[in-house]
Amino acid sequence: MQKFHAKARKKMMKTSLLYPVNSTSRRFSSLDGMWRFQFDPESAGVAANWAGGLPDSVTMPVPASFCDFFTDKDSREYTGDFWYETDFFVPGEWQGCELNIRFGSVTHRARVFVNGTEVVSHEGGFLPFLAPVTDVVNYNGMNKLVVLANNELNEYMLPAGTTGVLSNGKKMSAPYFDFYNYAGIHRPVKLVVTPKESIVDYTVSYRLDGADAFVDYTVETSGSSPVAVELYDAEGAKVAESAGAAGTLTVKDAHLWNVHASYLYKIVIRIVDGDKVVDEYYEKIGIRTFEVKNQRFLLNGKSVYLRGFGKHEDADIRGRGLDLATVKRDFECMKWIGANCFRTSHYPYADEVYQMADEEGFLIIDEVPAVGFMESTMNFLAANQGNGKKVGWFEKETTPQLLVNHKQALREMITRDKNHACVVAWSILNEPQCTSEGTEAYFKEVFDYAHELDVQKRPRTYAIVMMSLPNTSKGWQFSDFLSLNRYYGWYVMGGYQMCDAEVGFRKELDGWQAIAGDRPLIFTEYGADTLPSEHKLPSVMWSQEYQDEYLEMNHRVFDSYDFIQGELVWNFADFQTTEGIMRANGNKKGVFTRQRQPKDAAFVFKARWESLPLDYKG
Ligand code: EVA
Repeated sequence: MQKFHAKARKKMMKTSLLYPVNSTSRRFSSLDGMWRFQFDPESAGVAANWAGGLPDSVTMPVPASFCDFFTDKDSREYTGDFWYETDFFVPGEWQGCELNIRFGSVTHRARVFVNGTEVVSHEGGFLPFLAPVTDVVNYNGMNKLVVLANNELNEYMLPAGTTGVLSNGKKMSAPYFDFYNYAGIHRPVKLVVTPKESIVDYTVSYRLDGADAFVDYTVETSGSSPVAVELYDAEGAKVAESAGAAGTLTVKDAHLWNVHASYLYKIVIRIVDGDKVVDEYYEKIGIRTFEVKNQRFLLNGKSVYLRGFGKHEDADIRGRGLDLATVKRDFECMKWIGANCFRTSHYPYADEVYQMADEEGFLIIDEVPAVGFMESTMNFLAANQGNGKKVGWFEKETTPQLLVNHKQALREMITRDKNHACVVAWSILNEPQCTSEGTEAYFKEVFDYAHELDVQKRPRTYAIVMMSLPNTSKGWQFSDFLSLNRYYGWYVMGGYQMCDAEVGFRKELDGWQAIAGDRPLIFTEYGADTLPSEHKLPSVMWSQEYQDEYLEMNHRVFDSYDFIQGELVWNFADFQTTEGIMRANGNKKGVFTRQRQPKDAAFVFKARWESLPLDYKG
């Protein structure tokens, strides 16, 4: 692997993660399309000056995972360095502006070269970053953009895993997580043009007062000229304005954003110089509050019972690459079935997913890619992984670097997603090993950091793994609400033992109820692998009938505890994983198939979720 280090930025200006828009002062153009691509198994490309152009490339669409296009296994499973290349034109009239190339995500790390000069490197495969190119592009001419990426896994990155070498000398990633290690340029690439003095970021939070609302805002700019802010309603009428980089917009008779009843205002932010507009940015925002109180989730002060899914960004052929058609279909399926919430398991999704959730009135529990933090033979179910040693995950020599990466991911996720109405909670980890001594210090650091970063102080949680119990887990105390991943009736006491599973499940829940205090509890996972081809009467595990019976038992249990305030089934759709004896060409716990068609269980959910009132158990 060639060196991937965080390059000292030339200018110490904070990177802007604002979603690109065109406005009176801003331009962006898409660089998506058919790029060129080459594997670099010897990590020889930097020394051989591939930054100046790839010597022997194939075509490769962007955005997409590279993996599933290939028809040979070595290419699909390729682990190591790989390169992308394209050319782009920069108009002469953009001279004097700031130019950045925004990558929606490159998995898992990238170094970016423009016209042979390295402009940025970035660690982390699920969040955007900017490559500053103002000083390296040819104006009124063609430019070469080359990306060196790498998909190796290690124990101090998010998500965690290892990289081994097979007997044929090829590197092979071994994820400690249960989704395929898809890699590539996964999200849109845009050339973003802003004025020299520009809006870098803005933050909103809300207070409700009777029928009125106050939108408190701050704006960060790269200069010192005055800031003006306006708010427009959905019909385009101006409803509030304010001057200054921090202030309050007062909205009379505010139309609140709600579940399945979205209402979006448009915030317009300007840097002004007398009559002149120096920079202008705008975005849709929804006015709402969200809090946890007395074992309830309160949206705009009213109780809401969460129902929906843990999801993945995963589909045929394109892997984890953004595909707006799949995004659209997913939302249609989720509306049809009566869901109102999903967790972005196990990583932050593409910007466009949150925009869609804002528009459709869905609640999102936004998860950072802190998954695979578990040293055990379970890593992750495949026999070749994990060394069986029971070492605390947060007491390893890798922990300090892991913490740095974890905080970086939290910072980038919260910076990017904080203004979305749909984002109502942060998931700080998924199924960490959390029973050993080092847990508390690590958890305190990341939970506190999320709170510090979020002006709205959204509730924080983490998904608690099976076997991690109220009396053994050292992590749950940091959560504002409890999130359990539980598989009673699947991994534990499945099939004919279903009655025992129910007894064990209730016993565990009694324990959580005793310690929950004001916290509500939700299920961030429960589910059973189900092959859409299999029917059996009476049921057996893996049949559609068994999935229905499993769900019936789980729902009976949920319904008998008042403090259970949400059910996010695992998973929305079948998804690809590493191959192994525990997985039948992927994880089959989907309520929908990977092609987004319903299994029988989808009708069980539709009947249930449509009959439960929004404020069920409120
Ligand atoms: C499963 N269980 O076994 C799921 C995984 C998921 O896919 C978990 O959080 O506990 C994990 O990633 O199907």
